[in-house]
Amino acid sequence: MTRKDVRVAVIGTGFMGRAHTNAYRKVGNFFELGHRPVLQAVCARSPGAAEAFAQKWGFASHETDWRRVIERDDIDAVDICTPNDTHREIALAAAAAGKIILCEKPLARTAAEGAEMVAAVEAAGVPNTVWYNYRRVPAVTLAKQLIDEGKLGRIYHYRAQFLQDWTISEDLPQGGAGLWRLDVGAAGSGVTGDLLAHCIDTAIWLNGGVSKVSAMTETFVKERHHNLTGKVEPVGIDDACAFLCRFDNGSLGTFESTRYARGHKALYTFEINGEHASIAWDLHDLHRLSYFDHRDESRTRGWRSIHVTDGDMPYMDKWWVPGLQIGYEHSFVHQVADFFDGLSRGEAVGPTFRDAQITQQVCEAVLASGRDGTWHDVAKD
Ligand code: SOE
Repeated sequence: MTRKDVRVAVIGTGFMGRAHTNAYRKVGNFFELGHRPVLQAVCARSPGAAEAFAQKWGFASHETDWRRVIERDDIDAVDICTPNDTHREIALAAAAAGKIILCEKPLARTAAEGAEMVAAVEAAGVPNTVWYNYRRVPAVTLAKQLIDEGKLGRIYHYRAQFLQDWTISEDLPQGGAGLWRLDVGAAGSGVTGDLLAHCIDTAIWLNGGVSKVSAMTETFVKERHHNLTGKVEPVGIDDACAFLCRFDNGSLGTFESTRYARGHKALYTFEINGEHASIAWDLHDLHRLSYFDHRDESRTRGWRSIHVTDGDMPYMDKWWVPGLQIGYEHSFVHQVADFFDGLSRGEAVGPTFRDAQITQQVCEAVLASGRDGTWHDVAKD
């Protein structure tokens, strides 16, 4: 096989900069790819941080200005791992320069920003993806296969939660490195864009589009010290959000997310109830899929916990031997593998910017409903 090197620049060296870089480094050891990522440059505002990251993770060079990254002819792909308020500007410039673009979720702060980004990548014709990584946890991909094979029959209910507890303290400031998720200017929204966006992406992938939503949002701590202004500022994000929705296929959805569920660090769960069978998944036990099939013989019927490690299960032939599980980081490796395989085949691999914009539009309707307390149709343009 002739391999084509794709020279990647990672912009941002936080949590996601590390998660994505780790995936680029590992993918070639486990997947046979026609296109291979090469760690060409990393970009961080602080020269020390950029250089240290480049050395630690094996990048050939480092930059401190993302504009310089986009200008470089030796960069083929730009991976945006910076806070949400920078996604649009970097993506638009990268698209204009003809770069392949990988963007951390959510696509943007608002649907208006997202629409511009979709238009830019589609006009430029550049391959693009958004890192909704949970689709590529093998147990979640297995759920997709079972649903697509019709094992559940007609779907009645979809329920999902994403629970955390890290912002309960009133002393926690907002803004700046590590805490930009609490600053509405940087993040766009709180749990809706950060956590429910994951749940919505998975839900649309598994169960189809969402037509209307009715939401309730709350900001429990109204003011926080702002690290960038040095003042106590109003908090503009949603600390918690719960919403009901109707899917296009007639099923009903209930979604909840909060950063105030004491005891829960990152509990993403979903359950889907169909006519014949139900499926449930839990991020804290991510290598298992729970499955109940009413067609089983009644004396042995019950919920089974499928250990998703066998070679005939999604992605698992690429890893260890049956019985040995993989984890969170591997979902990113799988996304790189699938996206780069798409490059070799000349085919788009979801979630594309356009797919992520559909999630963005659901988030937009949820936030609008949270503000006025009425049902909102989800825009479909
Ligand atoms: C927030 O704490 C966060 O890191 C999200 O930003 C990620 O997308 C999610 O996967 C885990 O939680």
